[in-house]
Amino acid sequence: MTTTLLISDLHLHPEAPDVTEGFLGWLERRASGVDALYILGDFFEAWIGDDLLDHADQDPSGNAALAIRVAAALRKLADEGTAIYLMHGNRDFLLGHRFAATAGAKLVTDPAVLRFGDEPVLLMHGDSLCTRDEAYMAFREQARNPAWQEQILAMPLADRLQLAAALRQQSGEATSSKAEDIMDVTPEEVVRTMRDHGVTTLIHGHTHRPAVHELELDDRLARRIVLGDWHPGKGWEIEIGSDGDPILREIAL
Ligand code: LP5
Ligand code: MN
Repeated sequence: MTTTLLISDLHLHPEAPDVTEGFLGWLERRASGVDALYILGDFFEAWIGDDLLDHADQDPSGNAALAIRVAAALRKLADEGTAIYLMHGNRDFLLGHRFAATAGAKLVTDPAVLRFGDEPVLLMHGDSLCTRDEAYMAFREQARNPAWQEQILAMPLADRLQLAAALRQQSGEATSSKAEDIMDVTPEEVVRTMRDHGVTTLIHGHTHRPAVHELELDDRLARRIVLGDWHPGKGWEIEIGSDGDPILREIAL
């Protein structure tokens, strides 16, 4: 019997200690002993670079201390035998190999294909499926540009913290005036992506609209399973057992 757990959109942040405590408790209680844990993006509210790990003493924001604590907890799980995989989200696309190594985790590409017997499962953060959100797609292209990232990572830590806060504020203003359907996945893009990867199961997060959607894909029944975001006292997980059948669950933290 193998067990794989998948979570996303925890948005860990020093100002949301209840979510951090809830996650650390879940990790010990629930993830301990499972074969694999996939974290499908937006694990952190904002990630400004792995060098944060070296600067807990220069970081009054508490982000560095949080990152160090979370990495240590993941590391413990990894050392006990759980394979841990991290995918980038739109908030933590700067998460790098240094953090992953500290946490005993591997970075995986978006999308990634997971194989359970004959049934491949496609894993994504989900933001790239929101193609009607043109302003976001433009931002995403810039944010994922290696030259831009290099330039950003060369900035002093304090400036990056400030820039991240400004981007979060801009994003908050932008999203409050966007239509709801624009911020959801584009159905045609879902079908195209699933077809391209030859899958009938897609798991993603990002939209904060946890649900199991059935759809028709080239005359076959397919499903898109959406993880939810975490709040104090409440989170979401998907469990996949040996039969390869994913189960979406709301969890009490
Ligand atoms: O994140 P959320 O839920 O608010 O909304 C997302 C999309 N927004 C984003 C932006 C992130 O929130 C920003 C996080 C930054 C943290 C890490 C930064 C590290 C690098 C910088 C510091 C070193 O992803 C939002 C979507 C929504 O999901 C739903 O899908 O709509 O998209 C936007 O809000 C994008 C806006 O529409 C356009 C933003 C324009 C910003 C332009 C600034 C240019 C950057 C220049 C910087 C020098
Ligand atoms: Mn997201």
